[in-house]
Amino acid sequence: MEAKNVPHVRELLENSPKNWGKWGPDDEVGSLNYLTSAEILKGIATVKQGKSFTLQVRMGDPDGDPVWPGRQSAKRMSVMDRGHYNCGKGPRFPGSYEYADDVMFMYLQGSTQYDALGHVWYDDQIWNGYDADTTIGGLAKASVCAIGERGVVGRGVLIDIARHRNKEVLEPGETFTHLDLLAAAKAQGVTIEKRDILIIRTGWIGSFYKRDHAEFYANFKEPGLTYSPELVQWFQDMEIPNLVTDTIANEVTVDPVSGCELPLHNALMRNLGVTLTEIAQLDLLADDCAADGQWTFLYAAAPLKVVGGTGAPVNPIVLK
Ligand code: UVW
Repeated sequence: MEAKNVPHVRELLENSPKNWGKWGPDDEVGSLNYLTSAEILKGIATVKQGKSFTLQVRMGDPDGDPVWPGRQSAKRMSVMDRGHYNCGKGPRFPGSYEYADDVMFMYLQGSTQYDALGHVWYDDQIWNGYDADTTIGGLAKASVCAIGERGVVGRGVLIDIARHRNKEVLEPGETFTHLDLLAAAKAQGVTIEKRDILIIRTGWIGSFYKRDHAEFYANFKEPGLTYSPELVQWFQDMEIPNLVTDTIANEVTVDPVSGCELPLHNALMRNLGVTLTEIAQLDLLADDCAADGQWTFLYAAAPLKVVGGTGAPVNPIVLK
């Protein structure tokens, strides 16, 4: 529903920078183009301790997965298991082995995932200027498949805003800006460098597993980055290829200044081509970084190659 006096995102982003055409008329991976061999080697150079972390949340948890309101948690269903054999209905094969199979129903944005660059838009155009009609029935342009084919490898830097504010988890609707990121980085003794994969911890997703779920979803307002022209310009100047957070939508749910919902999805993803990784589990990694003082690492990820997909699950790997 349109709220009164809330500008159209077109007006809000009227003078916002765009990278359309920067990597050619056929580009489908946007700012991932910043991740060249030099950035991969820079990431590899941070690996010194032989530690590894995975950033995906558990998928298909019977207690529920954290999802954007309106979506449903992934549901895994057994379609073959020992029960079939117990009642004489399991198929028999030469050699007499038995097996289990299952299927899953899920929203492609319903776990730790990459959004396709064509996932959101305004004014009839998605990333790189492709017509929004190309999304009908599946993304013919800028689908997640292109990100899966390319993969994402580079130097990751973790900024722990929750820890910086001495909180286990940020409050619903609590905001922060690029200046807060810089202050937190300074306190952590790390520098966010050009073309770093930017990973931000708020404690939000971790809190899902400790809270009553009805309370987690009540008056749903995630904490997160908040829109300003300066913040968007900072992402552009820093050539950030990928923003990863432990929230469901990577930004504060409603921009408290304009009243727009999720304007950074359009400013960063549609206009600049910054890929978004959402619902990451960052708590163990953050504890380790706080303990050893190493906040940079090799980040490697590739979403599933879902043809035409608006997004796809991913289990990013971090190596220190
Ligand atoms: C929405 O589509 C609302 O958000 P996300 O990018 O988190 O899937």
